[in-house]
Amino acid sequence: MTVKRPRVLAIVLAGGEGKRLMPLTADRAKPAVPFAGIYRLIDFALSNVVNSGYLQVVVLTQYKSHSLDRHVTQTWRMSTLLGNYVTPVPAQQRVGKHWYLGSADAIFQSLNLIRDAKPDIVVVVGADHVYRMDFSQMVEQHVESGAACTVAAIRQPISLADQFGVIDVEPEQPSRIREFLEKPTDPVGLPDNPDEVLASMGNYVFDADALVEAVTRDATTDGSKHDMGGDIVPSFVRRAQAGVYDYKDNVVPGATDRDKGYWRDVGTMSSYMAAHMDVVSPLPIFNLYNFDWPIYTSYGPQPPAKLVSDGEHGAVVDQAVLSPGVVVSGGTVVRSVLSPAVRVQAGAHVEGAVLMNGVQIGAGAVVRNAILDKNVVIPPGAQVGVDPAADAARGFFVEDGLTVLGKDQVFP
Ligand code: ADQ
Repeated sequence: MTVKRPRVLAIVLAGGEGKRLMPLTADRAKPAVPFAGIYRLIDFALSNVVNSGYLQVVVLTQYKSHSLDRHVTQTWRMSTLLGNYVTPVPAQQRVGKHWYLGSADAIFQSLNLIRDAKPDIVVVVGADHVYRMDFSQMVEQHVESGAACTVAAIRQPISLADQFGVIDVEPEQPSRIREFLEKPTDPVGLPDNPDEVLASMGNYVFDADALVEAVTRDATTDGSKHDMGGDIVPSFVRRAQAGVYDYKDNVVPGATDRDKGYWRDVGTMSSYMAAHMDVVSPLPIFNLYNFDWPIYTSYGPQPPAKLVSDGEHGAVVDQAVLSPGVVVSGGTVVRSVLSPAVRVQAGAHVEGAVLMNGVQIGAGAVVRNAILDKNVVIPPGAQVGVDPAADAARGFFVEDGLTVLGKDQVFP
């Protein structure tokens, strides 16, 4: 007997504004925010989709999408010979004269893509998390379970419940969702651990027909926010058609004991920094060096990274990620991520920092607990992140003990 593999279309939701990551999202969509030197956040979702074997992928964009479109187009060109594609699709006002009202409206306004691809299954994923996941294992469970909608889930501390869709399962049938509350302010903990909730990861598998029907109905539902988590998933739960896929069951080739089950929502400045520290730690909590499940990207032509002495002192670098094009001349770099073409001059000290493309740290400058966006220049001898009150007084963004300078921001 031959078993028919379902035809799968992947939709990557990449139109989010990412307000909580300002000023990093002042000029770019959140999925285009750089991560770990050479990546953009969307590279994780797209690598997971492609490594799962799904090669028909549309990326729905809207908010400040220029750098996102450029990155997807340049990085994710695939052979169209076998009908494979990763295509960024901007909001086009195909249905009425308004932009996407929410993530469900983004899909509703893009139904032509589903009609063209004629999939059996649609995998819908967010674009702003750092993790590895084999979606084919979730699709397999979805098909076997008979649910029309399956939500990927992970345990999270109850203190974060107001950032997530929170899932309550049927006690007799734990793979079925009994209740789904989007970002509840009065969450109830899990029976076996009151300090945790089961959170939606914002990744879904749908029977294609059921998704088309749900977003079409939602488009004319009064009071709907046209949101996947707030409206579409609850509509499947009400009709007892929603299942849950436990992320801890997902096995990705090459995962280590340390990073198996790793998933970070990098929606806030502190979680964005923490995810970087997971990458630089000596035994990485998130392992970028897993070649069995590569994370793909591109960063243009760059020479190799180079560490040199300033004649007096050598470059001291520990627990750091150095991208191509970096030059450290006699400075110290500790627990930090340096993106392509970053320069650190003699006697500078960089610690607990994320430096994006083209950042320059002048001789003798000190940068601690800071995120410096593209092209920021720190003059010789200057200090950033050493005195947060002084940083705030200079007009820098200070949050959770981190000082953040936006793209091209000039040091006064
Ligand atoms: P949030 O991340 O808060 O919660 P949202 O802001 O809608 O939800 O973002 C989800 C994804 O959709 C992101 O990748 C974003 O870029 C994209 N997106 C948002 N608005 C869009 C639009 N108008 N057009 C296209 N794409 C858009 C969601 C779920 C929760 C779940 C968390 C997990 O709603 O239930 O727990 O993700 O982080």
